[in-house]
Amino acid sequence: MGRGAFVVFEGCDKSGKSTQCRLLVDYLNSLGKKTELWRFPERSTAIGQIINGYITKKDELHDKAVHLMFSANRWELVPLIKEKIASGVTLVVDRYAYSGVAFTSAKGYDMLWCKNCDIGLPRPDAVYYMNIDVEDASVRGDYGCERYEVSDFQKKVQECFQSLKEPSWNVIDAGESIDNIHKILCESVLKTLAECENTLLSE
Ligand code: FDM
Ligand code: MG
Repeated sequence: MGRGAFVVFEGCDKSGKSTQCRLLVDYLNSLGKKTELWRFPERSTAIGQIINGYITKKDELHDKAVHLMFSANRWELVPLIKEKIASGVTLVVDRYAYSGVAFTSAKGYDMLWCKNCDIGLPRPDAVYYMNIDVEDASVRGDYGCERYEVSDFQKKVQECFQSLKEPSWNVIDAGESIDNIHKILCESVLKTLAECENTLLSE
């Protein structure tokens, strides 16, 4: 049996990542391909709880301290990521290191500094960037509850994502209907699964 794939979704808040991740995971499981839905931040760990306190505006933390927390939250799960993928499980992950860099550099911090703590993390086999007009996203359900859900900030985040974007990223028009996006994603992810089965996960 080949390894599972490491598939990451990125984008601004309320761009539809979570909805599409859920649909995709259900679809892959319905085909008998063992798939799990993951998300970062993973709020259930001790580090994740600290991040949650910050994101929900209960607690204050220095920008750089919280950046390192987000990165540590990924690092603490690396052994499990590797184990799952080696055992043939595909991980569909809602946000990863690119969010880490985009959100902190949008505050004005040097992008290289932001990237440093994530160097060496497992590299996704595929990245889907959900591209949405920030104003359209801001009228979607319960926008504005969490710390970063402010249109002016999201615009900066989007610019940072644009400069992080690699040629291999799949850019999805997140303004399209849920069904259309889902169809596009299913087709594309099946190709990714087939392609990476006999390759190694890289860093
Ligand atoms: N976020 C997420 C960061 O600032 N850095 C990170 O490394 C990650 C993974 O956390 F506003 C931000 C992005 C978002 C917030 O994430 C909560 P969700 O996916 O919206 O729950
Ligand atoms: Mg959010």
